[in-house]
Amino acid sequence: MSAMPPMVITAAMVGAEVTRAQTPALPITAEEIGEDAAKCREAGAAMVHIHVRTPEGKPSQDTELFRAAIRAIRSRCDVLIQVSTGGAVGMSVDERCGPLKLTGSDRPDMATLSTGTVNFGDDVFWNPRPLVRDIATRIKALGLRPEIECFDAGMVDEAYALEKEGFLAFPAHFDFVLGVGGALAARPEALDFLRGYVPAGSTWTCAAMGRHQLPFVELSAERGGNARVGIEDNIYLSKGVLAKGNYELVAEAARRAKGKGRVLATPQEARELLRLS
Ligand code: KMH
Ligand code: ZN
Repeated sequence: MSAMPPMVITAAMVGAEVTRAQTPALPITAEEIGEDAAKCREAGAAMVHIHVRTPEGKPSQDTELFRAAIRAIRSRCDVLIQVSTGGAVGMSVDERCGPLKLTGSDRPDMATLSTGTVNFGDDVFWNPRPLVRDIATRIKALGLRPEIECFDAGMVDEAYALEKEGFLAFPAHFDFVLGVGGALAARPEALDFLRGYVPAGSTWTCAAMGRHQLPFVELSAERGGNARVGIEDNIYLSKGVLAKGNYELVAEAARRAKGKGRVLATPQEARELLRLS
């Protein structure tokens, strides 16, 4: 255990699908996102993964809404900020890339890159190859490293293809998103396959959906990986008990990771581990 690197906990705080009707803890405004992010940092998160919402709670990839959220977070704490380029199903590529227009002190630290089309519940998360190359190019142009979001095993293969074409550099950082309806299930054997399948020297995070979220923190901890928790993927702290905020899910993840002998990464350590500039 002692040979394992510090564990990066990422809080996926907002997402595009969860509603206030499902949980009053969903942060919507920049101030709400900033407040919860600071508490997540205190609870052990080194990074937050964010989407933004309109004041009415509708999913958005608006540049200015991201700017406000990023400023609200950075005015309160030093947590790393990873922006979504996935947005919500049905958004155009330009819409999805809204946060990639932020430069200077508003530039995010990282951005997601989903490397394939996948069923997403009853919808389709549409990522044809030209669109993926387009987003990869924009991420690179901003000087960022992507978190490669893999909802299915073939998305790791697609990362290999993108590297060959020059759109990605290896070693890379992967996020195994397990348990989305219609995609790869949250099973330990899926995680074990994927972590053995990534290019040598790569780092990985696991984000498991719903009731699998917290148990997979422990599986990732045992395997030397990193973990993503948060309201985007799961709203419950335990069966029938809503998390009061993302920070409660981070605190529980931190407790479980430490129980497995892991030390948590600070944002500075996460920056080095994930090779961020
Ligand atoms: N909301 C999903 C359709 C990402 O953040 O990059 C896509 C998503 C992935 O959440
Ligand atoms: Zn997301």
